[in-house]
Amino acid sequence: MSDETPVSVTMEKDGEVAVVIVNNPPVNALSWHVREGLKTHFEAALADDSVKAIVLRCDGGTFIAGADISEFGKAPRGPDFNAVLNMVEAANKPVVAAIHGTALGGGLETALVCHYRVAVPSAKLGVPEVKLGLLPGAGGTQRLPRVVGVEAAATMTSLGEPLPAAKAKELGLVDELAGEDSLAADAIAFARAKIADGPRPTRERAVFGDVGVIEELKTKNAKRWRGFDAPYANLACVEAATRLPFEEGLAFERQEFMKLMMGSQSAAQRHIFFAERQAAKIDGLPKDIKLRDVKKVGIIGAGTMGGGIMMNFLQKGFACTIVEMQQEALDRGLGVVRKNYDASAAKGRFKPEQVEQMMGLITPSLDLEALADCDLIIEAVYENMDVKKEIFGKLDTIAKPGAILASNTSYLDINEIAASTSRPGDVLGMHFFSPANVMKLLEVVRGDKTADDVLATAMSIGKKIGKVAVVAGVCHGFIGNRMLAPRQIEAQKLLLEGATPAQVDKVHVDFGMPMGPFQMSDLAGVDIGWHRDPNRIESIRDALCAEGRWGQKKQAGFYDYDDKRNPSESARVAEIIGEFRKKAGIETRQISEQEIIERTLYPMVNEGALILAEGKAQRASDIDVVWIYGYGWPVYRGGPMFWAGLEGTDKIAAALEKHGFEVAPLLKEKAEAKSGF
Ligand code: T1G
Repeated sequence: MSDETPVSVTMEKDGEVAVVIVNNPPVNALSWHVREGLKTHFEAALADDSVKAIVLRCDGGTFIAGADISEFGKAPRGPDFNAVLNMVEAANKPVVAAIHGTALGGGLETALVCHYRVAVPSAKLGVPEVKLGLLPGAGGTQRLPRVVGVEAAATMTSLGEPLPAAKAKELGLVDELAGEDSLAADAIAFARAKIADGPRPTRERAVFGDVGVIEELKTKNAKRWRGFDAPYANLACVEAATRLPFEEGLAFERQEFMKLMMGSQSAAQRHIFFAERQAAKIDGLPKDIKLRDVKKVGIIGAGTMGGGIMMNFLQKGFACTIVEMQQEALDRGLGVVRKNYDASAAKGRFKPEQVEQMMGLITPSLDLEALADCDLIIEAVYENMDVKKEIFGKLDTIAKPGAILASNTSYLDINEIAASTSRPGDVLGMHFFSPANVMKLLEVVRGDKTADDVLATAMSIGKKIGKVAVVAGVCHGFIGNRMLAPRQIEAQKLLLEGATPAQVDKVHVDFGMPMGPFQMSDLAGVDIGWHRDPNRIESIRDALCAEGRWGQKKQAGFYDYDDKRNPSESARVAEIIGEFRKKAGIETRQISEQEIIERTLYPMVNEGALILAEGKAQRASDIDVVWIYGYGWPVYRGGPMFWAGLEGTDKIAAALEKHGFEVAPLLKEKAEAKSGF
């Protein structure tokens, strides 16, 4: 090893057992210097006649968590991963992997070339490469079917979920469970006991199990895998293992791995892997800023959002006080929470006693004074500025000093709300997405006066309750809804010009979105934001609302719905659209799919460029995270701003100009540079 190589692998001896130790914080990724260290120390151990067995273990919080994803796409450095693994597998002495934390991806593949595996009960083992748009590219698809069988290998590789050690032992992936605090010693003892048995190269074991599971997995996951390449590539590799000799199977895996690695889907999914982690960082704030202590949470409003928001906290053991104005509304809200939990319990997600425990954490009240002892209070009432300002004015006198006062508003000005208190530093937005107990995105809206520790605490709480939190600046609709607006406006215009709701929606669903603009409107409620005057009909939306076509909840919106909420195109909606076209004197025309993309997705990129330039998002990748986790943008396209780079910012800018949009200066700049964001 050259002297500038970081020392991330060392070796100790315990009698005739050599112990090779990896130490590459934070997750012992198989960076180039780790591969170099493994090669060096395994060569030394194999050449040392006094060594009769080898243990591979890791310092820090986990076994190897995979290849170093940050190295992908860069010039290769250090020894080839497969070469190092093949050397270990060919060892003429038994090699034992000692596993704690998570043995993931290349980490599990490293454990698979070891002849035996010992793990602590809390360890997890998996091959999550599919979540990065990849597949185990170091023999995992060929070795797993030889250890756990085809069924488990196909499931593990195509779904990417890790197994707990006990299940791994059941499947034969783990040979022995060690004590939680005695892994090293137990693994050494296990290795010593295997000296007589000698090595057990995985590649020499036979594949076993029923290949029929592969088609079953495809059928069962067709909806979830729609548009993704990687799940099918993983299954193709496992299937190849059932019919090809090992080396040919390895070559097939390599070929399929490189196809994915060179494709845009994996680039997009790796982008989101890092983007999600980057979003948690607040530029300019020290990483170790002291957070406020949050033990008790107050929720104002027991409607759909208030109840859903509260559920996130109950599930993590927070005591919650929920306040409504009317007993009937309070009872209804609590009833919905109980019904949701009972439904989850019926699906096995919670035990009945857990539901009782969570419900027992709730203090319902009709009095805002009940919030006096809460550390964080989240207002989730009607989207009206006057109502919110009145509530925050009252909270100012009720809430204890240091309490964080958050609004769940989707659009409104946090600075204006904060100004209705004498403590604007304690005020910010925590914008949850409906259903609040399901959707992972949380926009944390930073007011001009929001204190740094308040912002950092809200971001930390977001992560604690399982959300992906993103900092947004104060503007109408923050990040997500602000970009949604131009999409919805253009979608409505396209109806007047000749498109149908189904045509526009199909383009979006084919693109990979879970639903199109009109399906989304029907789901959320066509009447959201409607002025509620049935005599004031200025748009197609007004006309629908005036006739009570409020969406799925009324079994009629832009579509008609049967009792099971299955949609069908509506003749009445077509008539309404026709009337508006006639009134507007518009000659209808055929609208192409490309025009729908250019007029509904490109304006989102344009708005994203404005948001970035105004500093309302910290970074372009934050905008991508918002759209992946808040609206279901297909992760294999990496989010709107990443996708703009794939699509071509120059192509986007030119199309926007063609359709009469004003191109954002930052987008123009990127277009001229022919670069992404
Ligand atoms: N490579 C590089 N950096 C990684 C990394 C990896 N594999 N995993 C995590 N990090 C960074 C992460 O960006 C963050 O950095 C820090 O470590 C802590 O991560 C050939 C091709 C292991 C369960 O997909 O699932 O092997 O933000 O915040 O919540 O077949 O990290 O601090 O600067 O997530 O405790 C396959 C990915 C790779 C596992 C820990 N392996 N990692 O979770 O910490 S591809 C994976 C995780 C591969 C081979 C193939 C999680 C974790 P920063 P974190 P955590």
